[in-house]
Amino acid sequence: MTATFARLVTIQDLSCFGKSSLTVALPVISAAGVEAVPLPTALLSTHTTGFTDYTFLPLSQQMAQIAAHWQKTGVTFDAIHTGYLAQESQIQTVSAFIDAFSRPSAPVIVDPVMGDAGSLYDGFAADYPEKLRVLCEKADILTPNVTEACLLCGVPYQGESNDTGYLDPLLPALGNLARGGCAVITGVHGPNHTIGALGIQNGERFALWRAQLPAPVCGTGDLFAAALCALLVRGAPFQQAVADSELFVEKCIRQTIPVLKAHPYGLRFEPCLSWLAKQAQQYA
Ligand code: PXL
Repeated sequence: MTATFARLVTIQDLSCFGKSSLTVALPVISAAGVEAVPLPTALLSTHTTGFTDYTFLPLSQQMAQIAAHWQKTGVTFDAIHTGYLAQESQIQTVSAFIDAFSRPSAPVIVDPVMGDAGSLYDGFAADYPEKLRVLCEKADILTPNVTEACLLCGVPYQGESNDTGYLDPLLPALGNLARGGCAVITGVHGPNHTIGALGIQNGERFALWRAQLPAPVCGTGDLFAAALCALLVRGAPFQQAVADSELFVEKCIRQTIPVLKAHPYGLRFEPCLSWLAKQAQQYA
């Protein structure tokens, strides 16, 4: 294996319990052999799905100060990944971060985290999707779930299945929104009890399906995005990185099923990190 030295910044919340966002992204990115640098958007006691009375501390001021310090220090990144933002003002902060830290060879992956199952997550205002488009325009790659794709495109949510083809026009719309022309809609229900991703890369569409299995309410998209970013940094071609990430998610879900009742909050991804590490090595 060729020695690599690659660094990825991942901008999302630190929800201490529940397995989402940074608690998922950091181990996944590290396992893939990439240095993971967190820029936390907020500190929460748990994620917001399935919990009540969670603590919530937005870190907007800290984010700007941390970014300024990194700039002064000369820190650079080989990819920029953004996920859950805690305040509307952070859209501007993260846009400015991308402007400051972008490099031609460093992909920007925007996961427009804001909702699921047809609804916005707790705490997001109705006009947030429209406002988030500004950040999406700075992406090379967008990774919305079905709900987020509909919200970004202003299309009514009609369920997770694309039987009617209602998601088909969303792919070019998302591809055009991202400056890099790439988008993946995750969690699409496909034919014969499958689930997977609909993607577009510079106008070329693709679809990837895997078995539909019972999964936790939260964190699957975060796991997918983290694996995707890390594999891209390792040099995987986009569609191959999507395929590997889908397979990784499926493996993690299979590990989770036996403990899902006892711990319905997040994916048991730990036993699958060694698989991801091996998969990433082939791209070195
Ligand atoms: O997995 C998406 C996500 C990220 N961050 C927080 C969340 C959720 C989903 O509920 O609550 C804080």
